[in-house]
Amino acid sequence: MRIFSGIQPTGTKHLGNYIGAIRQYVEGQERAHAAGDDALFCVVDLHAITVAYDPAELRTRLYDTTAVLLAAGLDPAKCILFRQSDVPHHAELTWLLSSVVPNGRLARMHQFRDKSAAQRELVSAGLLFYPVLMAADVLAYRADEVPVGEDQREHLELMRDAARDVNRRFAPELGSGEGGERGLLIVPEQRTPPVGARIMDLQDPARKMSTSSGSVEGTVYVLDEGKALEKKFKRAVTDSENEIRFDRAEKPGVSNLLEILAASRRTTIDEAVASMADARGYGDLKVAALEAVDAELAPLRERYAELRPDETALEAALATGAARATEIAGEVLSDVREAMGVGVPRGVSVPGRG
Ligand code: AQP
Repeated sequence: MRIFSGIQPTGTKHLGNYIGAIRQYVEGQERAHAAGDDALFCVVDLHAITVAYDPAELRTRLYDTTAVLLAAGLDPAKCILFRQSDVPHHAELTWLLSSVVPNGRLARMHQFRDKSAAQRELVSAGLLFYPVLMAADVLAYRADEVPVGEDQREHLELMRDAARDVNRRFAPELGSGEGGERGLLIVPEQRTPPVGARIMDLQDPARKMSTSSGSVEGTVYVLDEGKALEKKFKRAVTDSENEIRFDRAEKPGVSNLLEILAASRRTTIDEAVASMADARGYGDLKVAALEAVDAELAPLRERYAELRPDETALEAALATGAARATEIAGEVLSDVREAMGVGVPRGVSVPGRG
């Protein structure tokens, strides 16, 4: 079982990223390591350039995100942690996959429609191609499992279809790539956490907590602490009743706080609800969620403060990962090129080429 996931070096990572993705990475790293398998985690800088961005800030954010991942528990001795642009095979496979991905489907993707509407000057071709690059990220490693939040479902479906289409069209004799069958590419499974797969904005619990479209007051950043953190929870939007129960449709704000409480304490939602049986009101729920989040994130904050200043060490960690990732992706790309009839055929020696 090989695990792959990517995360953008955009903004400051928030509680949704942490619970939906980063914490699953650490769990996946441990599981893969124990089984002698690979877990790959990639800081996807090429994805971040699909919307307006500042080059100098991108570099800073890349180190911020790398330090957050290490502070959360990723260990380069147990996993392969690298920067996407250090492995050129992602971009090459994107182009190869573009031959099977329908343009109309890309234009209908929710993220493309939402993000293109938010662009002031340019809707880049890269934004349209974002899901193909994401498919290439995962398929280049023949990963079986992709730990992500619930919001990535549509991207996962496109990726799975791309793998199926490549297998069917270019290498049917190698197998389907799913249901335990090998194939030229593997059709990967999405893995979302049982609790916290979609953390909502504290100010607008109908919308997911988000880097680009959320409210600052409703977005809990992993490095928030003290009064700033407290204020966000105390001002969280609830409802006009006084009953603490889990009901996403009728009580989105309270349900989101319960989900955050359960995820942070690593319990079930039922246990979180039961723990609030003696609460005097929503104030107690907010304090409980705040304390649970603070306790969960405190070690990460401390470790981040130690790791972030040493950019040379962060580069060294990424370089180790990139070397190993390049080996794996290089083998897969060589198979894909061969199956697709691109490049020098296998077994043909060309004078002057290694
Ligand atoms: N609200 C969320 N709840 C649970 N999981 C979430 N993820 C994102 N939001 C939530 C998961 O975080 C991972 C990283 O996502 P990304 O690389 O897209 O990083 P980002 O740009 O910082 O994340 P956002 O907030 O999702 O950006 P927007 O909304 O601006 O596009 C993914 O696994 C994602 O599922």
